[in-house]
Amino acid sequence: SATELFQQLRDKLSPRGDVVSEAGRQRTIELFGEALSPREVVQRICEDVREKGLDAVLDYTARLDGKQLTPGTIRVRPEEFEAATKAVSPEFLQTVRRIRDNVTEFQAAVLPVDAKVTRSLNGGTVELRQRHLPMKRVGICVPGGAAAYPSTVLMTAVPAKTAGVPEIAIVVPPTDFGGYNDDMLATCHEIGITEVYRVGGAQAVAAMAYGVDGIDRVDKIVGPGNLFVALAKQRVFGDVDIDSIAGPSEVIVLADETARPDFIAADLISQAEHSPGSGVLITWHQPLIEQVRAALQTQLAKLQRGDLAGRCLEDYGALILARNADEAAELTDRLAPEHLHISMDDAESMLSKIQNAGAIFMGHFTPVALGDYIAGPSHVLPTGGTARFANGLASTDFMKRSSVICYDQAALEGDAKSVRLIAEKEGLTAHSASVDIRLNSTEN
Ligand code: HSO
Ligand code: ZN
Repeated sequence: SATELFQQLRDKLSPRGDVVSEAGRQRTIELFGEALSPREVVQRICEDVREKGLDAVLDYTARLDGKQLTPGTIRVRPEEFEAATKAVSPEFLQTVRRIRDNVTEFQAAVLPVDAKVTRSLNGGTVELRQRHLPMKRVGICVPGGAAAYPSTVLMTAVPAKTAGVPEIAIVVPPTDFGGYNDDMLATCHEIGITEVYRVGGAQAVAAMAYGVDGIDRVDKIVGPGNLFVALAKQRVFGDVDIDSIAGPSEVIVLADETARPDFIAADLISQAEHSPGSGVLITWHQPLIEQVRAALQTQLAKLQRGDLAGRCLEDYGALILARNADEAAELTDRLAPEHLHISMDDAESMLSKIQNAGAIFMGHFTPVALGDYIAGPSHVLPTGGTARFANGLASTDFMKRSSVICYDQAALEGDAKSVRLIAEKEGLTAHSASVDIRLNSTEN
């Protein structure tokens, strides 16, 4: 069943499933000379970084990434940003700016508003507020193992900037797709990020969580990464805040008879192309199943990464025939996909039936790629069924709130009796006393 297929993908590849590939296990053994689970490896790395600081970070970078870095070369220097910016095309830079503006526009629109309640009490006034302020310092993980992802820089750092976070540090592996990639560095430069470290994996997360020489501790760590990054984020949670734990990309396409099979095939392949990734079609229009199957074959044959995507779709994809639109909606809600694409003329009618989805793409002309790259909402989204309770990354995730409470004397008197009553129930008499002392002293 589709539920099982999706679950297989999630178990095999997500840190929550905690199942590792043979290759991962191999690396584990080489690292410490004994068979440790990834979770144990991550624990050791985090502890080491906490105890030994930058030396441990540099040591793991040498052992795991094969790069001998120094305190002087781990951080990208201003000249390097400038050289990268000169090396890329003006058109690329222009596009980066366009995306930055789109993301800023949307992320500004969703910023939380402060709230205020005023209550009259006993002839006095109670004033209650909720105030939002940005976090001071945020760390962002950007992957750089299999490909360069300038879009991930934009989709994480720009929301943080929009929230008003004054200090943003980016960690990216010391690879040609990461910390030595012109597109990546130029993108950072273009959006005003000056703090980029060439460090990846669990050691990067630990460095930002605990702080090491030259990399100050952050308040929150966000952004996607491999299993080790994900496990490390889970581990340091509590010392710092984290966003959700990212698993493999996935999409559900809901389609009726108005949908184009070739469009749908392209959408399924574009998520599978992330390899690992998954695409599932759910329709109640029977002919669509065979039409999409044929379109998949045609398109996969022509694609650059067709092999990888095809294998992912075979292993984790599905073409599902539902009895009707309601059943399709119910199944979708249970799977709680990262991306939901509603391929229908009347997409709105389906939207109202769905509760659980990270990002929803409406109609025939909104492929997921628009959300991945340019529209405005972040492409960092809840995967692995966590859309049941988690949200896509947004400027709001970089804000924290304080409640602000203000009573005047008369209002305090108005609530005194209730405080005394509850304090007595809880046996906390000093709580009562802190009210009484204020009321008595005014009588004297
Ligand atoms: N679809 C991915 C994001 C991404 N796509 C980055 C291209 N680059 C996870 O939502
Ligand atoms: Zn994508």
